[in-house]
Parts: sequence; C-alpha cells; structure tokens
Amino acid sequence: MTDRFNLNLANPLLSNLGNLMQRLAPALRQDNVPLDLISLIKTILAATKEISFRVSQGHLGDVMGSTLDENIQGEVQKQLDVVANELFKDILLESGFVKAISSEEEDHSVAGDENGKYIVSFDPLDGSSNIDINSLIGTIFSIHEAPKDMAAGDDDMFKQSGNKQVCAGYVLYGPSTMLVMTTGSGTHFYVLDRTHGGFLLVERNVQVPVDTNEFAINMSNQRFWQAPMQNYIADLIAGDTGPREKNFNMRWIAAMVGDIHRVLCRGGIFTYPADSKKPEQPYKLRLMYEANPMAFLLEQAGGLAMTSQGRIMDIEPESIHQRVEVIMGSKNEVEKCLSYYK
Ligand code: AFP
Repeated sequence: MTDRFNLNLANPLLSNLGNLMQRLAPALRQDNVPLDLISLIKTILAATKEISFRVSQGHLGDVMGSTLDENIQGEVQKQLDVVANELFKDILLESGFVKAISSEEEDHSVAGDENGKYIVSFDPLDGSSNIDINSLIGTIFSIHEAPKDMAAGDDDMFKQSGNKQVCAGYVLYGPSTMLVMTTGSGTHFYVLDRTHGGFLLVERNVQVPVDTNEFAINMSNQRFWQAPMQNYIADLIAGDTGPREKNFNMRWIAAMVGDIHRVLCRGGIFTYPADSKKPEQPYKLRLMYEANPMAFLLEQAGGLAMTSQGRIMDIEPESIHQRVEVIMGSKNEVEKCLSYYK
C-alpha cells in the first residue's frame, strides 16, 4: 500500500487492495527478486520515465521528425528513437549493474562494467512509425545473467535462449504510462503515478483468456504468407459461415507493445508469420528484444508463444539481431493456428 492512500485494510472489501497499489520495490521483494536485480529494474524505469515525459511533450519537446541517418536495420530512424536509445544506453552503462547492453539501434553489443551481473537487450522505442501520429509506442526489455567467462562487449554473451531470462517487460507510453513485467512469478501490471513519480502495482498475475475471437496480423502481407497461415486466416475471416462457426474481429496497432498489451488484457492471437515479401528476410520481428520478452510475459500469464516449429523461448540465438516468426496469445487459439501447419 502506498503512503498516499490511508485505507483501513481491516475492511474486507479493501483487504485485496492492500496488495495492489503497492510501490514497485516492495512488490518485487514480495516475489523474492534479488536486490541487485531490483536496482537494475529501477535504473531501467528511470530511463523510461524520462522517455515517457519526452513522448508526452510531443512537438513541444522538439523530438519529432526523422534524422538523415538510417539505423542498422535499414529503417529510417526517428529522432525520438535516437533520444530513447541514448538515454537507455547511458543510464544503463553508468549504473554499474550491467556487463553489456544490446539495442535494436546498435550494430553490436556495448560493453558496460566488467563486474556487472546482468546483460540487457532492449528496443528503446517499439512502433516507431507511430511516433509522428501520436499513437501507441513503447520500450521493450529483456534481462539475462551475464556469463562470467566472457569479456564485456562480446556479442556471444547475448546468445542465450529466452528460457534463461530473469526479467522481461515493456513500458507502454499510452494514455497512461504502464509497466508490464515478469521476473518469473507471474505477469503484473503497473501504472506510472505522475504525482509521486513511481510505478504502482495495479494488477497482479494477469491471466490471458484461453479462448478468443480477435486476431492481429498485418493483412496487407496476405499474398506473401505460406499456405498454412493463408488457410488459417481465411477460416477466421469466413466467420460463422466457415468451419470455425463464429465471427472474428481484427486489430492491428503496428506496434507489438500495443498489440500484446491488448492480448494480455482481453485475449487474442498476435502473429507475424513467415512471408516471401523479401525472400532474404522471411521474418520481421526480432528475437532478443521483441519475441523473447513478450513470450516470457505471455507464458507467465497462461498464454502461448510459438513459431510454427516450436516454443519461441527454446530457440538458441545465433545473432543478437536475429528475426523470428511469431504466433502468440490465447492458448487454444494459438494451438488451433499451429494445427494448420501439421
Ligand atoms: P518499428 O518499431 O520499426 O516501427 O516496428 C514495429 C514492429 O517491429 C512491431 O512492433 C510491429 O508489430 C511490427 O513491426 C509492425 O509491422 P508492419 O509495419 O508490417 O505493420
């Protein structure tokens, strides 16, 4: 319970609330999260609070528009991407908690403190095409323990499966700024309380409904998908006149943070399948700082996170910017989708 709420928790109606509205650190201590990991998480959140403020300033913050450079993924980099990346990088590398960081915006991992216990992969601003239209964007992060036998700055340090994540989360810069995070003891929702500047726990142990009638996919790629995905989506669109005998709704935010947040809140299936649009690049989403952290969050909330070949978190990464096929969300619907690949 926060200092700001003077509630009588002896009242049975309010006793449940005692566990909620908790500040972040006590909530993490309740989940037995080690103190140095709590300190690292607080460092990450300090950067996201600054990004949240700058995002809310919009044009006033003079951060709109594109730089002339292109980032290493070949996409036009928005100025806010650059700002967010620098903020994240600086604050993490100065903290002493991290041995290295890896960012969507950096070609290679960047060395931190040789004695740092953790390594952090992050996408500083996911959904960057939404920046200029004042729509949903977010920061995604994934934390692993740093291997002791490798030097800081060695990219191989990051080649650890999603199963080995000790923490994953995202901060969604929406109408409210929300933190969604897991340390392996359930997925919890927090909201940034701007009056005291901290994140407060608002929902513990979020559960993704196992069934759904909502799907998220970029339909404009339809003709490039493989046959199983073509057939699956065709059956969803056929609605109550097709084999599924029920109508489905579609949503696409074009920011994975926004789409996965909706799935965590009310269920759904989110997929970015393999496609043949660019034959040299069959997948779009990144394993280390998009698919793995979202997979950890969804599995901790009772959902599934797969490729058509197996569990996302079982993949042994080959490179820090590896891309991967993604089929994730409500358990029964993901299983249904995968049945088309058999
Ligand atoms: P950007 O951050 O480069 O805008 O990409 C966002 C993203 O990686 C993911 O968050 C979205 O789900 C997906 O790309 C959107 O892809 P489309 O551009 O094909 O809609």
